Amino acid sequence: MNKKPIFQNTLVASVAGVVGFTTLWSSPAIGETNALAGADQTSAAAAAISPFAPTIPNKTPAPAPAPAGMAWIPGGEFSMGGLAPNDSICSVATMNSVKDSQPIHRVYVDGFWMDKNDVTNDEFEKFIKATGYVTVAEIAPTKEQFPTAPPENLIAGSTVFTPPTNAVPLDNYFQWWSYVHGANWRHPTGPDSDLKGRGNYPVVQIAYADAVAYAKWAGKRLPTEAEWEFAARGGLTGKMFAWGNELKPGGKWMANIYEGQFPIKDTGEDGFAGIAPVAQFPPNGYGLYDMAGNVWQWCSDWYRPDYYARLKLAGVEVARNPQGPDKSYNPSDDQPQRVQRGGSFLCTDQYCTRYMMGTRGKGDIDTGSNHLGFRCVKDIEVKQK
Ligand SMILES: [Ca+2]
Repeated sequence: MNKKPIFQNTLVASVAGVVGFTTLWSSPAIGETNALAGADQTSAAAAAISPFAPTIPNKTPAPAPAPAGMAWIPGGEFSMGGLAPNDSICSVATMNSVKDSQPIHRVYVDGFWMDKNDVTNDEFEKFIKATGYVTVAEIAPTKEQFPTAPPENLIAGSTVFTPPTNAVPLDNYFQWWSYVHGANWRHPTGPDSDLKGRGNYPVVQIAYADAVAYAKWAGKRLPTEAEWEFAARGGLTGKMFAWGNELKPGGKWMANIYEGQFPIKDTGEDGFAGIAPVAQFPPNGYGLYDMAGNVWQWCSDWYRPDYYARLKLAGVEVARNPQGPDKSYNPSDDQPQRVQRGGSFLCTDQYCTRYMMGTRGKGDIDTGSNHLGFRCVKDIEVKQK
């Protein structure tokens, strides 16, 4: 979370990164080389010939019975990245360039297990009961962290989607995100909300450290961005969505996204206005649910917009098990950011289509929100000789 705008002003508002994708990226910072400088030519070339080479999954069968609730992802080689149009409000206003998902490049990942679903409230509660862990959103920010903040702002809370009552220009997300005191995983939209009847909903209001702590307790870890995308593609090659190239094949919704008029009227045409329980739509080719829409998912990579371009510049033909850059870099946000993937119930073609395959999100590591969760992966056990 970039808490500075919240606490150092009297504004009660959300900030860049909190929605997993909102940080502006308008110009390179001085002193940093922007490896995306040539991306226009890359895009033009890509438009002429598909840059996606076939996905080649490993043929290795699952090495053991799947751990409970997990699916075998065979790993293999694939073309990573996205060609989603970048001339929409997404790039113009707040979501910024999707050139960060280009160039399409070749990647190899080893096989692994992945949670079929996002971690649910019931699952997270077991972790809390077992460990007594306290999430980031439950801890009040301190004067030491934010020396110039008014004391009245140093109250534990988190970021909540709070739609305006009237239509607004989609050029300022402060209009629909608020910092709400008392919002945390048990109270996803604030003190008046709870988890009653929501045990099988994805847990939200999770900062990066919270997700890592859960994964460690569960004997798992967070996926790398490359693992996440390989898994989300479900064995397909270069498709626009996790299920193919049609948003609604046969007229059927395949993910919980946003219909109506963003951000004031969510009609729930896909069956859900707002967040949905897990696994309400068909799984992808690897048996994974909700790899598009519903809630964003943390990945372990640091974010920088030109990471793919840098691989290309470095002459990497096939990036093997890439772990992301050594550190976060975003010219317009000085807070450390990690990658987030998948989009959420707030994604819409009126604003941003981050449910599209290959597109990337990111968020400040200490910032949760009510449309951000996670799922875990697990390495195969290698028997010691
Ligand atoms: Ca929906």
